[in-house]
Amino acid sequence: MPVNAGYEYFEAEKKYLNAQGLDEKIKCLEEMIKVAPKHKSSENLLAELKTRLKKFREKQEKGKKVGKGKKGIRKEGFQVALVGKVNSGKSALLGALTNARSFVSDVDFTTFQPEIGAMQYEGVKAQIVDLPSIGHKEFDYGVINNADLILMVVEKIDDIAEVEIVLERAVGKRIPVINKIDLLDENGKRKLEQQVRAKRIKDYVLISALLGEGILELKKKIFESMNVIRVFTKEPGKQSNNDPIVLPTGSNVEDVAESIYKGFSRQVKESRVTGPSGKFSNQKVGLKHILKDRDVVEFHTR
Ligand SMILES: Nc1nc2c(ncn2[C@@H]2O[C@H](COP(=O)(O)OP(=O)(O)OP(=O)(O)O)[C@@H](O)[C@H]2O)c(=O)[nH]1
Ligand SMILES: [Mg+2]
Repeated sequence: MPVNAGYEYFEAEKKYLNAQGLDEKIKCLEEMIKVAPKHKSSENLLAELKTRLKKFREKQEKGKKVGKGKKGIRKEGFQVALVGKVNSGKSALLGALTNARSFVSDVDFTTFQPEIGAMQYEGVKAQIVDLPSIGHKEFDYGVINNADLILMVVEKIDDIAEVEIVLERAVGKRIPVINKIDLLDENGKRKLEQQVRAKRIKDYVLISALLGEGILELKKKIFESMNVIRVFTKEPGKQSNNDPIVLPTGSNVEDVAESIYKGFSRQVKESRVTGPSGKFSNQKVGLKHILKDRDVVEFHTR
């Protein structure tokens, strides 16, 4: 933490750390710069913040230029694309995973442009993109090819193969999502399970977008495929921060310190971990200690 930084600065920094997406990050950074201490000892900090802001703004500009077409979808963080045949329930699923609404109807090809929503799962956000169905004239490979994860939304097992055809150039991971299970009786469910086994389909999720069945399990699967850990920071003698810092799996204590701000790890005199990666609570660890999801890290500075 910068010397003599006021309460306002800490608050702004906290917001920044939890900001997701470029626009939000930029807004928070501007605020941090505004309230940062303006004396000699914080010159470096200010300079660093300003460079970071400049980089983010450049990135934002680039993103705007790429997002052409009828409705440009800017990739924000981890992106999940909903891909499927007509009426498979993609728009209903967007509604079940997020607060966003996309028209749901039994009319074919209801969705004619991508609709986005933000999924929240225990402190982590993912961008969900509902797309026009396979076969629609606005069907667009842009999002599909670049998404981090693809949910193949189908009503029956045989449809998975049809969805795979359009995923030829997609780089993201895939999860088959079998929707409308509320329409199946016991017999139907048994048959479905037999088919899944016969075709050796792994890591699939059965859901009812309409009733909300299986949605929590699906959210968990989405989170797991993000390969991130949530780390809570804590100041000595205080409660841990409620909002986690989200980092790639395999990150260490130094990464957490550096994500608070660049150079902070050099000011750390001692760090202590409580949680899944610690042998016991409040364990003293080095900067290279690898963290696990839900760890709490306490920094003592020089
Ligand atoms: N019974 C049942 N019906 C569902 C479920 N999910 C969606 N539906 C129905 O299926 C129809 C199509 O749903 P949408 O969400 O619009 O499907 P879509 O894949 O977005 O379809 P298009 O955008 O038209 O390609 C609607 O009538 C929904 O009410 C479900 O879990 N159970
Ligand atoms: Mg739709």
